[in-house]
Amino acid sequence: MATKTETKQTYYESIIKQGYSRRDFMKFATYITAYMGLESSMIAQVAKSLETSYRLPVIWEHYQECTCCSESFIRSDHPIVADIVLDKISLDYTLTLMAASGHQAEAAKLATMEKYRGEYILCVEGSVPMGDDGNYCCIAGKTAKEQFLEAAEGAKAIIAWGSCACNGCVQAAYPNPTEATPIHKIIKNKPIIRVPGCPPIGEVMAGIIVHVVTFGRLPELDGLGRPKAFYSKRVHDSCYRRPYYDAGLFAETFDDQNAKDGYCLYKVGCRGPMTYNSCGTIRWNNGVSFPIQSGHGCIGCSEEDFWDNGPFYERLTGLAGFGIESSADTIGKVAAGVVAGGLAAHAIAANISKRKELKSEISSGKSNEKNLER
Ligand code: SF4
Ligand code: SF3
Ligand code: F3S
Repeated sequence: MATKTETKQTYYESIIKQGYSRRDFMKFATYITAYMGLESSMIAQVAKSLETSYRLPVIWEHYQECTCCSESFIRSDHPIVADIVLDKISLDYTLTLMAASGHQAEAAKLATMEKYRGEYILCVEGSVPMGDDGNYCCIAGKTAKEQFLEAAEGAKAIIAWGSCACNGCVQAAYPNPTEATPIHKIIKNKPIIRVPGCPPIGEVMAGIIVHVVTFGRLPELDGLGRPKAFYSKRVHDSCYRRPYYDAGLFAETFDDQNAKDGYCLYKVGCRGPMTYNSCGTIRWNNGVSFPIQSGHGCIGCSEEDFWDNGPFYERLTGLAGFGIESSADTIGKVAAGVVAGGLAAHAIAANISKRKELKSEISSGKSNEKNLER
């Protein structure tokens, strides 16, 4: 946890100074606790910690990327989230959002690295191009690789924001001309939290930072370095279209009547069954919607190599049929040994037979409500 200096305010002091009430603050502490996957009994501890903790220095680097993660972050659904992260955790260096530019910006970064050596959190958005001596991405006269190694050295921990930093994302898609490399393949001696998604959900990003602030340690991670609170379930497990999947009722095309009726998008290419993310529960834009709710299948944007795992608009092969409680670690091990197609064929056959059963029940006058609950 950050230590007090003469110029610092606690998070709570800063929130109140910005015009929020104690009630706003407690509401924030309540929902961020829920986002972090903690028991409601932890709300008091989270609130107390925010009341007594001081500014956590953050350096936010941008390498090969499109800035979608920053965009997602600053649009997380509660203003206190943005205020805490942007003003209170105070980004000491971020090319996109800081007022300073050029030499002043670089000087601010160096000053933070020196003053808070061993204390600051390094957030990385983007992959690092390792080809051609790193010349594909240069910032302030240095390659991204040089910038990254320099900033990582004094960091307490590193957060890899988004699929670019976690997996390479679109820049690493075949043939990966710049040799775009995710950061965990470059740095091995620092704690790294991987927060994949193109982009990740803003509230997930805020929840992770608040966890580090509150407990002074990283959240619990899975075998791939992702916070379990947000990445332990598949999109499929919390998808509101899941009853249709279980009943064998699918959209056959994006504009057929089944699609209009909200049936499952599995057959038009949904990758929800193999994608670990919180989209079905937290959703996007203040919980308004997520891709599947907008009528588009999940393209697996939080999974490794999702650009190369296409095509996007064809039924998945190989991964359907896993139990609802499969963890990311289990599915990784099992997937390595699965012959593509076998399980999918089984799942589809089972669902087709369920659908026939359902249709005959409907035509014989029985209600289908019960079947949809299965
Ligand atoms: Fe939802 Fe996709 Fe699973 Fe269908 S396949 S239930 S649309 S996540
Ligand atoms: Fe990257 Fe896929 Fe957007 Fe966050 S994650 S910058 S492209
Ligand atoms: Fe990405 Fe799939 Fe969510 S495409 S945003 S993980 S629904």
